[in-house]
Amino acid sequence: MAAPRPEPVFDQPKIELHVHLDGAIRVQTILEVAKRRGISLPADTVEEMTQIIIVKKPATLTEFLGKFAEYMHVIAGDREAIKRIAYEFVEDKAKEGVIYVEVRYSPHLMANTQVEPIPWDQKKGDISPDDVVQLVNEGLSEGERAFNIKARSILCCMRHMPSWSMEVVELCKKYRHGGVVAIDLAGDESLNCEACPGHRMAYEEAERCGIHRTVHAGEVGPPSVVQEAVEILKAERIGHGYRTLEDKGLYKRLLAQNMHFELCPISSKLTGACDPDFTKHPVITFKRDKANYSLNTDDPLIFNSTLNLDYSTVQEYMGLTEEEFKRLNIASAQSSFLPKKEKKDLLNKLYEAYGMVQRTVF
Ligand code: PRH
Ligand code: ZN
Repeated sequence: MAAPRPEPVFDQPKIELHVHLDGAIRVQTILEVAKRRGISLPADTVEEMTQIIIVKKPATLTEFLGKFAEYMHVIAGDREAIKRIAYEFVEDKAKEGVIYVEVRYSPHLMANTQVEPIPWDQKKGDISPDDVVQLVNEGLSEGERAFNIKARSILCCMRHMPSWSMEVVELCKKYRHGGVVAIDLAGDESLNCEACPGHRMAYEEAERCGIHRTVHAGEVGPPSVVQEAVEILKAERIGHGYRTLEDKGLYKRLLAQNMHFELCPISSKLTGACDPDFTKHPVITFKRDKANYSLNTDDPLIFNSTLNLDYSTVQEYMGLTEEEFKRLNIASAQSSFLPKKEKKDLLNKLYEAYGMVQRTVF
């Protein structure tokens, strides 16, 4: 029998800005697709497969990133599976009370059959990164209609694959009216601290074309990675950014410019990014300073978590209140990559649900 679902600690409309599609797949779906494709997996029940995929105790970012290899070869390169995970993702978010989500993924990592480190175009199959984006867009749009929430996507460049980045920005441009709202840089910051020319060029092009930009930085890497993200890559939001706090000057500057930090509490413990003692977590400082931040799951499949677990954890160990939950969700909507009019509508939805009279004036 399934364990009872805990009561949501913030049972109000929420915004989620940092969650990876390939880190938010249902285990049941992985098993079903593997069966259909004749791919053998080390387990054939949800319980056993879950135990293989999840990170149970604090690891390193590198170890955590290795977990994707347990199952991504099942989904990558399969049209039906790619569309299905996008659709199911929207359903799962709607159930968590999310009314607007920005979901990210690497089109290259889902193209063809994934067995790293072979480049996607040398792999078996005929699904290009462009096909992947179209399939995800379809799955998300069908999900939006079925579950009555809004879902947009962010395309990820990968730190270890700078040669993909120009293609990623081109896809962002091509699908900017088809649901793609921004570019991201994800992957192992501990191995690749400085952004290579390939990433820099892609971000330059993104800025030139008015494509929104976020960067994973200061998760496990030093504050200099955050500084580079803001000053060179012109990031408008920072993914994680915990280690910004180690450079007081940088932190002060980012606070002053109202930089948005996409915080992922459960993730930060299990990737070893932050002290496992939640009472010492950077969220406490961000909250104290009334910083602009969101709360996110990052990769709920691998962390065996839900958005509610992130909320209940910060409530229990970091003193976040209902008022702070409202404030941070409004900040999240304000920092979303939606166009002005849609952002205004989203904010008004939140004000109404939270019983606030305020209306946005742009
Ligand atoms: N930090 C860095 N990279 C991450 C994280 C974490 O927030 N979570 C997922 N990823 C990477 C994975 O390699 C995944 O395949 C890719 O981002 C695209 O979603
Ligand atoms: Zn992430």
